[in-house]
Amino acid sequence: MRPQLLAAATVTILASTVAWTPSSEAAPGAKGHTHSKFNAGTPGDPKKPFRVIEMTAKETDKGMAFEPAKIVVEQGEQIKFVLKNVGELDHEFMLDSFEANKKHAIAMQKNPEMEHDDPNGKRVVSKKQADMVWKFSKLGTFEYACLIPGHYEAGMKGVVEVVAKGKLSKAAPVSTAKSN
Ligand SMILES: [Cu+2]
Repeated sequence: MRPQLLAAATVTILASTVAWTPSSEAAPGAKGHTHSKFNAGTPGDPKKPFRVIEMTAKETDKGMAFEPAKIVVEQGEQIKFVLKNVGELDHEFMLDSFEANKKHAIAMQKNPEMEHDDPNGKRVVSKKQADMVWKFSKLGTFEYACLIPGHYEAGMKGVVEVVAKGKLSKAAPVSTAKSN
C-alpha cells in the first residue's frame, strides 16, 4: 500500500512539474510587468505630485459606507487616498474592477482572516487611518469596496470614474470627503 501511494505521489509531482514548466519559461517575457495584477491603474509613486482625497469608512444607521461614494479623477492623475476609519469595526479599501472585487469578495468569504496591505488595497483598523497612492492610468469606471464578509453587502462600496485628461475642470468639482 505505501509504496503504491509513494509512486502515486511521485507521479503527481512529476505531472505538476511538467505542467508548471511552460509558465515559468514564459515568465521572463513578462519581466517587470505587474499590470495584469491591477485593473484600476497602477501603484502610485508618492514622490510624484498627487491630489489628496479623503475617504471615510464607517458604519451607518442603514449599514456601512464609504464617504464619498463616488469620485471623479482624470486619466493619469495620482491620488493619495487618506483612508480614515471612523467606525467601530475594521474595514478595508480595495480598489479594483467590479468583476475582480466580486471574485475577491467570494475568496474572502472562504477565508475571512485575509487582510490586505497591497498597492491597491489596505486594511484600516477602527479609529485609524492609512494612506494609499494610486495612479489612475486607465480610463473607465472602477470600484472601491470593503470585501470583509458582510460589509460589501451592507453598502461599503463606491465608484471611481476616470475621465480623459483635461475633462475634470469642465465637470463639476470633485467632491473630496465632506468634513464633519
Ligand atoms: Cu468594511
